[in-house]
Amino acid sequence: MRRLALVLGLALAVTAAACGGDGGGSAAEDCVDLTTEGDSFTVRLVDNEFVPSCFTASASQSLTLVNEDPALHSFTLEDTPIDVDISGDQTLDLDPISGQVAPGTYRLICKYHQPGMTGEVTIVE
Ligand SMILES: [Cu+2]
Repeated sequence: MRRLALVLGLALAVTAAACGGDGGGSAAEDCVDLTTEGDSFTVRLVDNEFVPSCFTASASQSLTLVNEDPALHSFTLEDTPIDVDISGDQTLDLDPISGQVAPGTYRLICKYHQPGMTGEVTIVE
């Protein structure tokens, strides 16, 4: 009986370690730095995904949103005033967000395709 308890205890410990190792580790690897793109950069909305879905941009850059899907999407930065709709197959130019969004990291979502259509945006000066 004592031996069974020991084996169970080991199994639980291994499971816990495996879960901890995988926890949210993949988000950062696909992040791209768009601050080097110049005065403006483009984010595409394709197959219910933001492309790129994880990026760093400057608040002084303007942003072009290209919706390549037939469906309506939104580009919504949580906890900021940035919340725009882009109709299917449309392109939308946004002014720089300087003064509207403080530097920091924000969750990007499409209001119409939750959960699933999300990203992460880091804004720098
Ligand atoms: Cu959407």
